[in-house]
Amino acid sequence: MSQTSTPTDPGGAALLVVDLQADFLPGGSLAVPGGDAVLPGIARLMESSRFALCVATQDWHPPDHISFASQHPGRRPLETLELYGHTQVLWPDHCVQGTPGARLDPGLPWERAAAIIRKGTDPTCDSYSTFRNNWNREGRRPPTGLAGLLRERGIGQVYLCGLARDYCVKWSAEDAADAGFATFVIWDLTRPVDADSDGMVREALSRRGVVLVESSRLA
Ligand code: VGL
Ligand code: ZN
Repeated sequence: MSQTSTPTDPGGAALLVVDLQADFLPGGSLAVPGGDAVLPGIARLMESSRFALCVATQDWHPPDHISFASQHPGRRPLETLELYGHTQVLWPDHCVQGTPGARLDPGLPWERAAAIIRKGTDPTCDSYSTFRNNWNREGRRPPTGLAGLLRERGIGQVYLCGLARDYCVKWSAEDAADAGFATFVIWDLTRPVDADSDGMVREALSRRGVVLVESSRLA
């Protein structure tokens, strides 16, 4: 039997800490501009008692991952191609399983995370969201099981922070909302790959009912 949240029982709140890995931070192969600026605020939230549960995500690709430009002769990073009927951005090699670039930032208190969800492990399709893969060749988006984990832990609200605002945070927030969680993006604790993406991201999230919040309002 599934547990449903009611207005009088909003469920517990979970903090979802997205992809704080060396390759997305300054010096990494897919460094998000200013990405390290989110670290102190995220450390404070992870250490606070504000959230009933903290879950982390880790981009975790095999070396021959289809999202890597290196797998497409003649193509360069940030070019796009059509894959299974959807646009796929080609990325520099990043977050390869077991490499230093895939490591979670050692300055964050990972001992606070109840679970670490690894994603992007299927060589044939990308996975921005930590709830489901991007579309595979069958046109499906297989779930990771995170929604079930959160529901079984009594979570009704999901607060997201981390990298990157316009990819993994955005896609994860959209899927959290679609899965029925009250969903919040802690805007100042995210940074985008594309500096011009903020309007598009705000619009897409508000269309899904995702609420943008500032960390200063969460203390
Ligand atoms: C991400 C691009 C490729 C992210 C992951 O964490 O936002 N972006 N893989
Ligand atoms: Zn990736």
